[in-house]
Amino acid sequence: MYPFNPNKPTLYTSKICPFAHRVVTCLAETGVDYETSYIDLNNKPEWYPLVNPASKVPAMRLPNGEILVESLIIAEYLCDLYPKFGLMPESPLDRYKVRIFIDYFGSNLLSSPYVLLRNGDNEDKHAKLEEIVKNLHELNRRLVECSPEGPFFLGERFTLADIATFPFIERLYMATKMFGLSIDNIPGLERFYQWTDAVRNRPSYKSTVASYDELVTAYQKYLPK
Ligand SMILES: N[C@@H](CCC(=O)N[C@@H](CS)C(=O)NCC(=O)O)C(=O)O
Repeated sequence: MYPFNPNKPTLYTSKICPFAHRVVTCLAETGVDYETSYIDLNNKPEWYPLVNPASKVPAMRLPNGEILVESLIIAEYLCDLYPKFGLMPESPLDRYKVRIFIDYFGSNLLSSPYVLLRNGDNEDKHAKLEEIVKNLHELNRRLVECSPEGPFFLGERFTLADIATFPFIERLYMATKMFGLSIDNIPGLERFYQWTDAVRNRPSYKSTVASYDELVTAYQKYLPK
């Protein structure tokens, strides 16, 4: 058997995992009471495949014994379960916009921190960064298109669009800093910087994000041997 709390949801998570951070931020936004079970990704407990056969975090066990997996789908479940927090907009068109933003991000920027981690020590790093910055310009354009005033993707409202994507931007900042690169002060990314500041200052995000040092220590394993 594996450990769980029979009376409230149990979240199997890791502080350094950007996927898990999606779910943690949604839970913090709703203020729901849950139990945290931290999984050491370098030394996973032998019972963990009983929770998630894919052996990945996050996973969430409900008090009725059902186990939910896949960060984005768990996050959507929480948005559906607690609609009053407005993490997913009501209008079908806005819901579409949130989903297409997450989809764009997933196909074009989600892996960018890992690309830099794999190439940070070779001369390709500047070319890789250039490609990433090109995608950040497109991200900036999409943020302006959806809400010119910001600060979040949909404007004043903090939604799943911000929650599902920003943890990877946090790790992109980490990876650039690790290799003496920077994505700061690039003309044309003003809306992106506004978004970055707003998400980083959102209490649910700020109170749950791993520190730079914690992230750097954990991400050593992605560096080429
Ligand atoms: N598609 C999954 C990806 C989750 C994932 O890759 N999590 C990583 C940590 S960031 C993990 O658990 N990896 C397993 C391992 O390191 O053995 C989701 O969105 O939940």
